[in-house]
Amino acid sequence: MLQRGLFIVVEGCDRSGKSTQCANLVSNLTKSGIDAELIKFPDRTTQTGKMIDNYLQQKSELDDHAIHLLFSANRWEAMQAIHDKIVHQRKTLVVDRYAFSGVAFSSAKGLDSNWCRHSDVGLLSPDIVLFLDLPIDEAEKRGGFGEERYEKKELQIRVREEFMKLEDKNWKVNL
Ligand code: 2DT
Ligand code: MG
Repeated sequence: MLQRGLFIVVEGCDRSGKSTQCANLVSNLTKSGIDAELIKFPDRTTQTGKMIDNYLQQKSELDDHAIHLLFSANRWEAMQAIHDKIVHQRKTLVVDRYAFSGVAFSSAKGLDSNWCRHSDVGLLSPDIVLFLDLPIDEAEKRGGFGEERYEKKELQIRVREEFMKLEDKNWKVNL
């Protein structure tokens, strides 16, 4: 048995298939006898999550820095629970979006990427990042593109470029 669970992050642009692949991964891990659970950011159910949800649904306006910090806070408030699950309950967590989305989206909007990284410094680091890289043209053909604030082709192209700048040895792109 593992000493602790794994922290697996799945990242990608909108409509890249993250939700489907995350669900498949959790189900396959579970079938192999690994205690696995799905977590998603932003978590729209908390106080910060509700503010984020309103912003994404274009029901409210917020300064770009302020919304960036809310996304970060939305992760920070989950850290203790995530730590307990991985370390004490030895659960493997599959996390749909994490701090990489935070930096990629905010810097694609024009914020300084170094500034963007600061608010996530100290968060638990993933063991592996699975990046689903789907050409934006393909993503656009999938249903629902364009309903929420960031679902625009020009922004998604910039987000993908910002994601690629964050790639390091822990990343696996399109396994
Ligand atoms: P979903 O479509 O996956 O619900 O995401 N986002 C997400 C950010 O701008 N910063 C973040 O830190 C995170 C986690 C990506 C909703 C949108 O929120 C963006 C798409
Ligand atoms: Mg979305």
